[in-house]
Amino acid sequence: MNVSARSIGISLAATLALIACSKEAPPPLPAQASPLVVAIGHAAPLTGPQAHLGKDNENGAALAIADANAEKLKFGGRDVKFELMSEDDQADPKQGTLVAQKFVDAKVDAVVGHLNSGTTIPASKIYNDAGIPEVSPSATNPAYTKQGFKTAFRLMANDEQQGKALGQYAAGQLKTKTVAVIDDKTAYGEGLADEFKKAALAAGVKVVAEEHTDDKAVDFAAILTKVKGKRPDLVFYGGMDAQGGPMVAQMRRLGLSSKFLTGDGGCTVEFHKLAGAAGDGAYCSLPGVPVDKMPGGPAFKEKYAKKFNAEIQLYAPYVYDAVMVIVEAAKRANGADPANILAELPKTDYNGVTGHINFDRYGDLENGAITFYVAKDGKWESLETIGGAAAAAPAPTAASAAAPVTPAAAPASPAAKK
Ligand code: ABU
Repeated sequence: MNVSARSIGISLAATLALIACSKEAPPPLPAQASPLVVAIGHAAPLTGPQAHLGKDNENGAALAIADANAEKLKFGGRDVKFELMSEDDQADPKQGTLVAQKFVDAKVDAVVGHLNSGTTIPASKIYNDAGIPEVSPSATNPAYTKQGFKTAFRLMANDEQQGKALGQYAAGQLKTKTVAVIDDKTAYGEGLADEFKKAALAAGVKVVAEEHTDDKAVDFAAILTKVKGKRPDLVFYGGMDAQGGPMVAQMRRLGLSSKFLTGDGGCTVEFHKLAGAAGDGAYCSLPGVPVDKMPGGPAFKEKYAKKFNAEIQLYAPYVYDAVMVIVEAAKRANGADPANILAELPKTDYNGVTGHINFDRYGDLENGAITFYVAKDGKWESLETIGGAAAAAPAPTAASAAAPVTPAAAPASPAAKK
């Protein structure tokens, strides 16, 4: 995509051709201004073991771009066109920084992503240095927003909150006395496992084994055999569904009957496909409320299924909202410039598909909820939600979910980042 083509375009070549073909010079044509392009970069793994999640994120972004364009906005009297520049970061930190540099070179106005904490954190420095706002729909490692970057925003509760809730849930509702903790050594998986462990230990749970795999692994026999010898009540896994699903299947094949608990990276539709019947009885947590309880969730779900003939995997509603908070910021700024969008983002006060969105002084979502689920008959069934205020928000349709709560000149909340 040629993002630099945003400047006013006059169909000069066509005019000259017409003049050349006629004997008499025609009256001059009025200059036709091309639309003002607002370029939004989107980064996620579109290949590899997490491609299904990356595609789900991309779908959410595409729906938002279509809805934003359907608004037929004008900035400064000029037609506006939102364009998505979607790139594959392969869930790889190095590739994430290359994608970030590509977005900077293409002069995108804002970035939605990245999907993974391991890519989001190194990429965020590049966006910060370039003054480009970044809204991650799904990267939950707390470090992302704790670097002091004015450009970093996140749309879900972070892993300090999620890990703590998971540890307390293990000790409380799951009555865990002993736990084996496994992680994938990524910024997300390891970070979540650490937060889980802290909270579990504080609640009196004994950690009897700690093992590590990676985010490409498919065979867990060696570590599960070690874990089996410790006979834990619970196996906690910090990592994604591509490992969590096969891991629980291999646990059951090995005769390891411990309960299984994982975080949002495993809380997907794909998990059931990968785990098969062995997945039933597994538990997971996911920041936010269940899709059916999101203010715009049912309408979004229907729209997504109609457009993509698929179920939402995980983060698509958050990606939709991430694009929309950028669109709303551009609307308030009456322009597409990254600096203007950045000046408006901290003032976000918006009822999205996922719930009410405003940011604290770090750029984190205020009032994020966390929901626990159990796998039953190949589906995640919600158990309970802690925290959050999303359920109290009014219920917009997916298409109309872009209504801001306050008008363009909404004052910054006292806690907003400056
Ligand atoms: N939040 C889990 C998946 C994305 C991440 O790496 O944070």
